[in-house]
Amino acid sequence: MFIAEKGLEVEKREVDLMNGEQLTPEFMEINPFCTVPVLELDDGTRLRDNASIARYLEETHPTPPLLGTTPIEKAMIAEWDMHVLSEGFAAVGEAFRNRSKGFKGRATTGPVGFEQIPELAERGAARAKNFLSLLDRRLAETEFVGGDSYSIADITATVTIDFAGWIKLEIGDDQKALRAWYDRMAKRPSYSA
Ligand SMILES: N[C@@H](CCC(=O)N[C@@H](CS)C(=O)NCC(=O)O)C(=O)O
Repeated sequence: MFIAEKGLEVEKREVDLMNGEQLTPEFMEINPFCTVPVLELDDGTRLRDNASIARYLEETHPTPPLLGTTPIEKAMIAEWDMHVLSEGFAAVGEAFRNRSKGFKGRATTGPVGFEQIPELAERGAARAKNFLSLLDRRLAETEFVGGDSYSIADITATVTIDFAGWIKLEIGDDQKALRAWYDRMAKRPSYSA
């Protein structure tokens, strides 16, 4: 979505996560952390995290800005993106990875396989639900997650809500601000890119 919002074209190569391609020696050479995404630059440099990829693309293609323009905008967007990642995305992941059969022995990403802890699935689901309330309250006050402009925080939050469907967590009927914001996000061309 970040790449599409920037209007960029990049050559894509899919990694078959469900069949463990990220754990093969070939992929570990590309990214020893065994995660996607990875952005490989023309000089061979590999950026192995969403945050570093976003930072690089923002610096090299500043328009449209997705990490903020003024010092305060940049700070607020970074703050909210971190809230969404730690309280939303991580909570959904905790719930999903600790309960789903497909993630047995793979409760965390990375080269080391960790066992599932069912209590963490329960706690993750409760945290994720709490996060939706927090986001609804935020969006009752601001047009976008990070403030007055569309940003990476909206992208991270949209993806988090979609992932929440995997733990059967949906936006509540009473969460009107969250619903209106999500519907606007889903209409952006980058959502279906
Ligand atoms: N630090 C990474 C983490 C990304 C991440 O968790 N990616 C997941 C897919 S959404 C992954 O690669 N999973 C591999 C696995 O489950 O083994 C980032 O934010 O870029």
